[in-house]
Amino acid sequence: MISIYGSPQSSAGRCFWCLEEVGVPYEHKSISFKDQEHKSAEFLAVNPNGKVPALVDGDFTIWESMAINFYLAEAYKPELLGKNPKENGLVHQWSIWSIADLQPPLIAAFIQLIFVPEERRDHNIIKKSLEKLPAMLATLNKALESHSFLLGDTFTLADLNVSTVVAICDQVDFKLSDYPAIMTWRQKLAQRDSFKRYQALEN
Ligand SMILES: N[C@@H](CCC(=O)N[C@@H](CS)C(=O)NCC(=O)O)C(=O)O
Repeated sequence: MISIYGSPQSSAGRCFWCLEEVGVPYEHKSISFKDQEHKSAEFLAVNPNGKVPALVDGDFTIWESMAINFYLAEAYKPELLGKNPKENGLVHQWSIWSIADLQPPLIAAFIQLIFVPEERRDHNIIKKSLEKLPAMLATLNKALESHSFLLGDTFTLADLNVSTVVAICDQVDFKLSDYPAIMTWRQKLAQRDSFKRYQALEN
């Protein structure tokens, strides 16, 4: 049985969606930040970084959300990784781009808006972070203008991974109305049964 540590409302969310997408049974292990469970010896044995998500599949342990998703796809639904080495390269390209380039400014703004109390909030960080988004979102929008999914007509792990990063725009109230192809793509993704099951998960 697979165990996933973390909450669907955290960085672990994309792994819950992936678990629903690949369709394997799993158990959810909640980790209470309030009780510092992520820094407990028991959890540090699973992820020495003291962060969620982490996943245990039998005698195999893996952490880092997108690495977990690549493992799940390879092990349980390899077609999510593309039909050939070129498609596989593009699944990696979009996933790595989203976590390395698109996510950092979104998280910087998210931390200020959600975790920093208003009196200590640094509006300059928020402004500078959000200013980085339009060029990257324009790149993504252009890629989605000519076909339904990032690699063409077929849903892949690239769509799942990248869209979970784009979803942080909602949390920092960055409107996507200037990017109609992204909005259409997100609506299509939201119709997937796996996405609906993931959205319905309890915290
Ligand atoms: N790059 C990591 C980020 C993991 C991460 O930062 N998780 C947060 C929750 S969203 C966490 O566990 N924070 C606890 C801490 O940093 O002490 C991933 O995508 O898996």
